[in-house]
Amino acid sequence: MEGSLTAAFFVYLYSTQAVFMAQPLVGIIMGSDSDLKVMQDAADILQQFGIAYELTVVSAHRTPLRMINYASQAADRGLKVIIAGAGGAAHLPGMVASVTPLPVIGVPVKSSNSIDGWDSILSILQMPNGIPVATVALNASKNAGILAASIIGSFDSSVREKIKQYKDGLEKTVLEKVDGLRNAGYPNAFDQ
Ligand code: AIR
Repeated sequence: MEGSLTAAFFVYLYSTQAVFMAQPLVGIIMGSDSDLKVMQDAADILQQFGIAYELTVVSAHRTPLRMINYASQAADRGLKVIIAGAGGAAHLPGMVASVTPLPVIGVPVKSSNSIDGWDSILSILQMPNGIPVATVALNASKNAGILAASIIGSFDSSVREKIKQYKDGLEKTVLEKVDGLRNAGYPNAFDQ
């Protein structure tokens, strides 16, 4: 009994670690560890889809050489997509995109040095022609993770299937809410 429990524990440990030990396909970077409370959602959804990722701090302003090194080595290190989040004068996603041939998804973070989030949104969104950054909504790192997964899913059918199931789940949830409102007595001439 004790032996089988130990074996089960190691199988569990191995399966939960596998997603971290495998070659990361998505690089999640952020300007500061203070962005982690926002960026965690990207890591969580990638883990949910079983996609290996790495996560670290890279600051365009405080560690410019680290940023250039990270961006220039990313493709050769086997990454397929980079998710970059930053707040305030958020130059990280755009500068990384200027160095790497990989797709870059930018997450504007409403941080302590942000006036109202627009500073971060506009510095990530308003890229010059030639250097696109796929910008998601303010603090929307979950969507960044889903978009990164969709990019991986374009060449990995098992990931594609998981995204399909995820979206089917969203539809099911909404239809349950439709039922809920109807059952609560709200008039609905559409869903007869
Ligand atoms: N930041 C860090 N280096 C460049 C930028 N734009 C951003 C971080 C964070 C904010 O500055 O992305 O959102 C505040 O960082 P900190 O470390 O002071 O909390």
